[in-house]
Amino acid sequence: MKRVVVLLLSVGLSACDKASGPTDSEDLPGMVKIPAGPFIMGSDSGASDERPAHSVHLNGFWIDRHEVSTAEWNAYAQAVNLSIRSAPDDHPIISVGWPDALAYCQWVGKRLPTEAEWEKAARGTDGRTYPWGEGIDRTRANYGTDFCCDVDASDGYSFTSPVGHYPQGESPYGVRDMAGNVWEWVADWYHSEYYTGERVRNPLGPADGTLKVVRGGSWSNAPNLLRASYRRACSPFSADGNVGFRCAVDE
Ligand SMILES: [Ca+2]
Ligand SMILES: [Ca+2]
Repeated sequence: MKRVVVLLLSVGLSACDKASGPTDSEDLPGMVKIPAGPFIMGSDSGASDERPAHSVHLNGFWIDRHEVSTAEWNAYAQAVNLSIRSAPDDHPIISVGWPDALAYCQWVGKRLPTEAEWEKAARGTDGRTYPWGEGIDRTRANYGTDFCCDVDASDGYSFTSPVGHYPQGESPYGVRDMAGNVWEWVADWYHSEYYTGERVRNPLGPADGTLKVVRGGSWSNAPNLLRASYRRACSPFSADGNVGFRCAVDE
């Protein structure tokens, strides 16, 4: 884990607001601890692939408080001889495919969160719709028009916003931008009926597949897609301008 600390210090911790976090550790700057225990995953009122709402037990883990920023990505890119991205340092890295997201997380000594871990970090244990609870307004997240599909700058940004820009949009654990800004790759393959099986402890998703899951909605999406239980499937090799990621580690 020493490598994680060194890397974060080397990029200036611009995206790591340790002082505001209720559960940050001295050992894992920029990360939030999600305690072991059950949570409610899925939604009985959502799309068919979100059903049924079901209790899932997860071991404890840590997750990045913020989406990975362009500055953090560029530190990695420089070290491994990838091209440097030209974008604001404090905005999320975008246009990265799933293998690249995984490679970054591994390089900093982490991994991608599982789909279940991501959802618990986003909504806590009580089955709420959004990270902060019910309803949505433009003080809490960066998203698009109320109905599909256009950008909306009344939250301050037409496209990406700086990572962690909406403290009122924090999840119960203090994780930011779990609704909006950019979609986030998770580790799991997508299957529309995965929740109908017995997947009650530390689910890892289907053993294989052709599409990976992204979560949380983005600057280009309407509020319904920002719900914490909403699931979207993407080719792992797509590199859209509204998809980024964050990393996790075991407790
Ligand atoms: Ca917006
Ligand atoms: Ca996000």
